[in-house]
Amino acid sequence: MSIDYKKEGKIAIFTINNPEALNAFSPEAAKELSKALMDFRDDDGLWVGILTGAGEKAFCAGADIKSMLPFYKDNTYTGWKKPASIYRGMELWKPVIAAVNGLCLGGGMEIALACDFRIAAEKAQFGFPEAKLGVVPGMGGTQRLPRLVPFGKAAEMMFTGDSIDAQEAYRIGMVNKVVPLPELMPTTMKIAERICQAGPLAVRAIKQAMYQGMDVALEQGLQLESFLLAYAFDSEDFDEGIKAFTERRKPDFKAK
Ligand code: CO8
Repeated sequence: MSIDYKKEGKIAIFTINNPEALNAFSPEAAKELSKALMDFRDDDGLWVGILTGAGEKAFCAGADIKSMLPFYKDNTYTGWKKPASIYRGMELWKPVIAAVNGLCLGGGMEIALACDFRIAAEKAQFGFPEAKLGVVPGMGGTQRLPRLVPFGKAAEMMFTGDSIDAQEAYRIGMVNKVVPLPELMPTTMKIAERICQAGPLAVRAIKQAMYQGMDVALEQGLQLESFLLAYAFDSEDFDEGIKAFTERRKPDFKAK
């Protein structure tokens, strides 16, 4: 298996597992991750996902240059649809956090950027070396990076192909926290557990409102927000949230 998929309570953990090749991503890994993400989306008992890499050196050093890039090239014009984004067509509104344990390059960056936010180990490095190979960060990189960090910084990173370290990634807002490697998973799990304390349907509605609202006019975004707010008001979890507050106890949300 190229992807380890584990369920710990309400948290799903996806681990890219090909450490001999720095967790480089093969077509099989792409398919496995896609399947695991769909299981996560459809499993009512899972509320938050964490994506990480096996071993101490790499989160993911990108698409497998030997197998995946030739596969893409051969299949681009043959009707096979390349994954423009790892979440293509998935409507995945459950939160996903990237725990970046090491090198995060090319397709690895694209996977990390497709997560809602990132926690990094101290020795993590981030970069888009694609231009050095004569290719484009073509799984969402050219679109997601400039939406996350200042445009000039994204341009410099993608034009030069040079990497930045975890502290610089933190400085420009690409990662939320930098921690020593042994603390990476415990820290990320703690944040995931904090999210699991919140109303899961509300969290999903917030995520959907944020992503779908980002690229529309404010008025349309506000309409979308009202629609999603009405959906949250209609949930049993909303009633439970109010009741728990009144009774001065922790809410027992059910994602209903
Ligand atoms: N693909 C395949 N194998 C890889 C990759 C990779 N991306 N990265 C590392 N490996 C393999 C090496 O070949 C090596 O294997 P072996 O021992 O069998 O030769 C093993 O991993 C260890 O790597 P190194 O010996 O090179 O380790 P170093 O510590 O010396 O160097 C580096 C680490 C600097 C990360 C180096 O391995 C490197 O430059 N790797 C390539 C990184 C890269 O260019 N990534 C981007 C790939 S392109 C991409 O992701 C495009 C996605 C978008 C395309 C969209 C198309 C639709």
